[in-house]
Amino acid sequence: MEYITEKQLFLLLCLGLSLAGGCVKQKSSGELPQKQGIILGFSQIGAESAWRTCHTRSVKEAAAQAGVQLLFSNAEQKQENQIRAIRSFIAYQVDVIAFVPIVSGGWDNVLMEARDAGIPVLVTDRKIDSDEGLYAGFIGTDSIAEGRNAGLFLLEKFKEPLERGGPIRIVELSGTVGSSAATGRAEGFREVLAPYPQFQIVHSASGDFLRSKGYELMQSILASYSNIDVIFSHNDGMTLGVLDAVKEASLKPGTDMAIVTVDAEQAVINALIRGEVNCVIECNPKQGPGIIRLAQTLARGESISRLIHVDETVFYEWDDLSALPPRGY
Ligand code: GZL
Repeated sequence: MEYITEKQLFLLLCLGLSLAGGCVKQKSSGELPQKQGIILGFSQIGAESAWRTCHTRSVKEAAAQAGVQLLFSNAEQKQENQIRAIRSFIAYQVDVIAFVPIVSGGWDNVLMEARDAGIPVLVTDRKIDSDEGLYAGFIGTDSIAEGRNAGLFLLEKFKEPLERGGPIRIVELSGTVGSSAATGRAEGFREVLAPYPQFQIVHSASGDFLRSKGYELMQSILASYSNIDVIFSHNDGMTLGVLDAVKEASLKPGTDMAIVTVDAEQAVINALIRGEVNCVIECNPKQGPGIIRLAQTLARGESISRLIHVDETVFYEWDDLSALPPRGY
């Protein structure tokens, strides 16, 4: 098996990229090597949560299994790093570009550059506000549905307090400001609760999907609010921080207040089983096989569906989870 030359690897490394999976056959003349299988440039947000690292693992494993050569870039939570990586994919003339947009806005210019270079772009996991003509399609999670499911659980959980007139006081820890995941979850949650004024969102702040910020936020919220009925956390990473802060305040999570969270990481499913969390909305990170299949379709010059939502479910405190297989993240 032959590999790219040191010079080409140096160029890639200068561009902050890594070649994951496969290798590229070197041409004897030293020109750009012949491609074995397609080359997919993938810009990932970072490694902010166990969910994200599972998403990355899923893409890398699926690429390796399919013989797709993956140019992988970790943006370390910065949009400018993603834009730089996409530009380097264009310079390297990859067959397809896929990326997780850390936020929904600010992609038009680089997407126009990819279009002008004739490279199809697949948006994954989170959505963008750009004109649909600038990218081939989307595969990822339905954040609005996730938010709706969180609201629907509360309608069930608080049926009697609702009939008594409430109020039912909610604190929301939201994800990264400007991300479709946070925007969608907030939108779906509010849509379901809007007809019930008994539900009052007394505080909402962003913990950026990070455990550390979830912990700090919850500490300050507990110092300011004494009678919280519900904590709605946009991801399990922040929820793990919430649990630490609530227990440190000698309160019983899941009992003194209901906790609803999104992702379904193993650690939080375990908390659900222990009764420390009341509802876990699944957000499915295992998108790799779908992403790779769609990239291969695009590389053949064929079109793909504009919008594909991965399968997701909900885990409730009243479910029998004894047979639930390991989550893998
Ligand atoms: C949702 C995804 C979110 C997860 C978080 O599709 O983008 O980002 O819910 C992750 O855990 O950080």
